[in-house]
Amino acid sequence: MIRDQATLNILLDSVARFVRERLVPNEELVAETDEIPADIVAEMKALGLFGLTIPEAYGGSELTMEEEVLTMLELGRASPAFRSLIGTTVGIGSQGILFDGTEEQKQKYLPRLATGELIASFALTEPGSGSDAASLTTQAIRDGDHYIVNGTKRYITNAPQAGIFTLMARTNPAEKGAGGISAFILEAGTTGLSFGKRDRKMGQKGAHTCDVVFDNCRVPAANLIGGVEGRGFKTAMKVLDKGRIHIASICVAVAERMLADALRYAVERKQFGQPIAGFQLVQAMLADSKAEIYAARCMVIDAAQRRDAGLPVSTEASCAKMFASEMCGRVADRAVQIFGGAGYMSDYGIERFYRDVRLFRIYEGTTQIQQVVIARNMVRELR
Ligand code: COS
Repeated sequence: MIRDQATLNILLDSVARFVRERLVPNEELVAETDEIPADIVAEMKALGLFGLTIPEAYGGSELTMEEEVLTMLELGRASPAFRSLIGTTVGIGSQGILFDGTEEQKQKYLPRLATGELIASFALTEPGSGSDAASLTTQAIRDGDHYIVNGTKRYITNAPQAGIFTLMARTNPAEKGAGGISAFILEAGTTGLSFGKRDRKMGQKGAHTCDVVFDNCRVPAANLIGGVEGRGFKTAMKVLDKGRIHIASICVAVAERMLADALRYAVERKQFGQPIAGFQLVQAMLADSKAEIYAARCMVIDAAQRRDAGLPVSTEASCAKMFASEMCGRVADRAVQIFGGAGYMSDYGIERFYRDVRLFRIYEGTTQIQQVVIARNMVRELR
């Protein structure tokens, strides 16, 4: 749903200009230093990018899902690390509070998330619990007005920068499945909270992940999201349904960027006396990429519109995430192929995207988990 096309166009134009003039020229620097420069983060905040999905009542711009997706289709045309800092905060890091938090929790945290003062992280994955999220073992045991949290979370994006964590922990150890899990808001600086070394990753330099360790962390009971135990798994799943549409839009945007780079190269690069774009085997790679990107773009926008219409989107979100991330991998592979030897060299940037986009098929649910979700929903609907 687009509420006001003129206002949205202004936002999309300013994000596109920011990507073109500030993010793309700094991609190489971010990859080399593994840091997003502080002045760029400040500009992101000034542009309001951390408040895109937060309701206006709490200081954000309250974008609908369709508006968010259209914005990500612009923002995603630069290295994914830039998006990661913003997207994790406007997405999986904060949405649990928005969906299921109490009014007090929303008032306390959402305004500071909207300005970018607080960066948010989503702490679900553990050393022993990845795809099988309901098997998580981090415990939060009630002790008077607090919960005592013990456990370890793994590969937590933005953890070193985060001001708050949306933490999924087991409040009922006797209940081994999803029903024993609750969601909390845990503040950085809580005694007993510590971080592992920054993970060394295949790509997405500038986006940081690490272990988060809870050693007898005392979390106020007031920070139990929604104030009710046992609902944390559902909160996480709802957050991921939305997050998967968001990631799918980023896959489309990065694929569009890679195809644009590959097309430009194919038009400039001459072999056998003519631009390689004139050769049908190269044209096939360009055309297949174009068609697949178009298909993924249509899926993403349709899933977003359905969500805005209040329809269930678990299936569509998984379809879009699965198709768009796999498509993005194929486009990355073809882009490297079109660049040829240059595609393998760091100076041309395309090999960096090839490594960066590999993550899309893994995080926020692997392709195989999306298949499970889609097929299960199909069977359930038939029954
Ligand atoms: N929205 C709301 N509720 C949902 C839901 C959704 N999308 N999906 C599941 N639930 C509910 C179910 O309805 C069920 O509730 P009831 O017990 O009241 O019926 C409960 O949650 C448990 O669901 P289910 O039985 O389907 O859980 P499973 O353990 O079988 O597994 C999968 C569910 C595999 C889909 C889940 O673990 C998953 O998404 N794994 C991937 C995790 C992931 O994406 N990790 C990435 C980390 S973030 S980078």
